[in-house]
Amino acid sequence: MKASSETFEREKQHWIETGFVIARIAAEHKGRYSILYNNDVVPAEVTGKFMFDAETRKDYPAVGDFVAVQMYDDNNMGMIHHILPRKTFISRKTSGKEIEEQLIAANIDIAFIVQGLDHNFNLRRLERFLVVVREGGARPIILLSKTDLLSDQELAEKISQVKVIAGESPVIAYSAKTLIHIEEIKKIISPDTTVCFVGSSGVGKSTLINRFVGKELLFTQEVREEDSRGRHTTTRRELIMLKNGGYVIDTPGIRELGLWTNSGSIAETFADIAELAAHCKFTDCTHVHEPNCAVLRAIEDEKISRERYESYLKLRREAAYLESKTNITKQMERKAVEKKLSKDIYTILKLKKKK
Ligand SMILES: Nc1nc2c(ncn2[C@@H]2O[C@H](COP(=O)(O)OP(=O)(O)OP(=O)(O)O)[C@@H](O)[C@H]2O)c(=O)[nH]1
Ligand SMILES: [Mg+2]
Ligand SMILES: [Zn+2]
Repeated sequence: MKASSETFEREKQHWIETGFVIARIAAEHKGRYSILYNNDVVPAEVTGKFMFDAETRKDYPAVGDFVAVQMYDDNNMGMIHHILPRKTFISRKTSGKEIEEQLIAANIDIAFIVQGLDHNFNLRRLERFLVVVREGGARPIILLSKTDLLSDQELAEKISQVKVIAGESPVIAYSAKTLIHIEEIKKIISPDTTVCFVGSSGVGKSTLINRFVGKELLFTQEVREEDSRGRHTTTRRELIMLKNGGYVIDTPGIRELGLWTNSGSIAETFADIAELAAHCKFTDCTHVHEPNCAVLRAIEDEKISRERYESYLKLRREAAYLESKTNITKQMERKAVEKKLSKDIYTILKLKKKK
């Protein structure tokens, strides 16, 4: 589903030549959109044909999408005709029982995974975010907020724990209070780069974006003192253009990040385990009960923590469950189509008989 830059450019040219303009989805609210066009934010809607053709939620525009638009009313209103192919995206399983993909944002170069160094700190949650971000092709950077609440020693300890699981991804600890490392983060958002902030509520996503914008554009709110939990202050995803031409997307704090992924991005995030697997006795070793399993040995030797291993198993189970369910969904769709087809044939035959 990830499109190459060539495919994207080709489609973009096609729509421009057909007489449309290209705009970007800045926000969505109950089926109505705000689009960024010529540095202005303008309301927009999708056409009736667009709705008719859309089959699932992800056929609708997401924040960050580039869309082919017809402008009306002196460029004060847009009709969205088409979504250009997405180069990257962040997807999750919708919360609750439904098995459906939900797009958090599209066309993101870098995903800042923000975690608070207070009670929010949780390595297992970080692993989950890394899998989700890598799956969609964005480059993850881990931001640890609120260094001002820790001693130097506590900070060093936590950073080294995060580095164990970060793999190739950079880790930056900062404080929006003391401003340490804020400039370093800001420099990453170069012109024409799109970054998306994800993380739990209250970790400081909107606070940091306000620093980059240079004013209190986004609403922020204190966390609960007893457990550092946020109050779900941001309620919608929003794309903002910075003065330097970089784009930032703020998102509401995520309570439940269900995987919408296959095993590939899990192996990437657990590269240490994947590498060990090559040394297991059985090539199809599941690393759960087999003899001569290099992964189980590494846990005994304390080279890999049991918590990390269990997190790996949990994510793997979740991906396998999803895989089985989505196949079932596909099978059901196919059956429904077949059923409808045979019904149609039956009707035709009946009509013929009548004649
Ligand atoms: N001590 C300290 N507090 C911070 C820092 N960054 C943010 N905060 C505070 O954390 C609280 C929550 O910040 P927000 O920016 O609203 O958090 P958010 O991630 O946008 O939360 P949601 O919108 O609910 O997802 C605010 O009171 C901020 O002032 C930091 O580096 N240090
Ligand atoms: Mg916020
Ligand atoms: Zn094994």
